[in-house]
Amino acid sequence: MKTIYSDKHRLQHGQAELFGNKLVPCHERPVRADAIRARIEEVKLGPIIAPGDFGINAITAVHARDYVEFLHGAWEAWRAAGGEGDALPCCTPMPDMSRRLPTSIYGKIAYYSFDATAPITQGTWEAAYASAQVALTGADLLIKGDRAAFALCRPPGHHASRAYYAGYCFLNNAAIAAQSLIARGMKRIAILDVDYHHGNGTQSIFYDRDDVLFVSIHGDPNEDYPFFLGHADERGVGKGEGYNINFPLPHGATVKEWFNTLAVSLEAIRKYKPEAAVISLGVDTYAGDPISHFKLDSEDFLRLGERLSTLRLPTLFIMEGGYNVDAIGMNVANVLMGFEETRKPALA
Ligand code: Q9C
Ligand code: ZN
Repeated sequence: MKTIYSDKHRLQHGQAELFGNKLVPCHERPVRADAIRARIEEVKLGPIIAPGDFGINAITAVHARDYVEFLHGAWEAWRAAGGEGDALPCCTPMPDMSRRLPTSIYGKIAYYSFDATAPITQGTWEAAYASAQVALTGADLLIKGDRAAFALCRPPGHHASRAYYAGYCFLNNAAIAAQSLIARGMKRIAILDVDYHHGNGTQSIFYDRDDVLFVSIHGDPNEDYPFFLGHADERGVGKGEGYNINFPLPHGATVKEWFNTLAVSLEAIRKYKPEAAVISLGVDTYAGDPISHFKLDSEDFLRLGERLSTLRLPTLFIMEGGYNVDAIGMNVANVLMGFEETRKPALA
């Protein structure tokens, strides 16, 4: 399968994120994508290609225009207002407050963000735009007949919603890709989110729709980020009811439990009969991940790829999280190789 990759990911290199009670070096850093790319080359997964440019409209098909305009100009406005270093929010509005957009850039950053883990830097817009184009190029390959593609997106996307950024994410690459598959004629898309964290942004974006099924396996929001979305009783609304499926698992869930949950997820996807699958691929389920609490080992990622191939669907992999830089290349490549291996027709 082809990998889509852009060097522009390097333009997102924040200094620090708020982690517990301190500012720590960003977990989401450029070396993540470099390590994945290096491993893809090493195992000869297939060609690595540059993204095309599918424009801004494919992005505003998912995100609010005012939010996209804010992201585009945020860093310059921050600097013009005397902001130093990267832009991080100081607060976030609560439901009993007004939802009026402040005129101050400090207020705007607070308005459009959910947490202080996603610094806006000089290159954030350009990197996030390129990351979305990487995803759109993957969708384009599926439309043109490729059976699978790997969008090596960075920054990741699944915590970003229609009009906010969060959790290292600015533009929701998986949602943008799924929406473009629909715009280009597909009737039903299944998104399976296997990142350790719940894909709150993707869930919200498609919550009232039945043409995109969202299924997510993740750390229980009672115990882990993003805390306020990802419960099992969030099943969709209106005609989207029944088309949002969450599988929260407790800290320390066993690998067996995780794969049993994957089997149930795949069954739900089969029943939906989608035309394509979009996989939000986070490998922060790895036992050695510095910020997560599941226990998958590198071999388990091969198995994950094998299981995903049993859907027998055109499949677009979208890179999300995974923060153990020493293992990220192997873990991601294992998923993709596991997928390719078992998809080969059996020898007669
Ligand atoms: N104690 C992605 O994997 N903070 N984002 C976690 C844990 C935010 C993760 C703090 C984690 C965001 C794409
Ligand atoms: Zn994650």
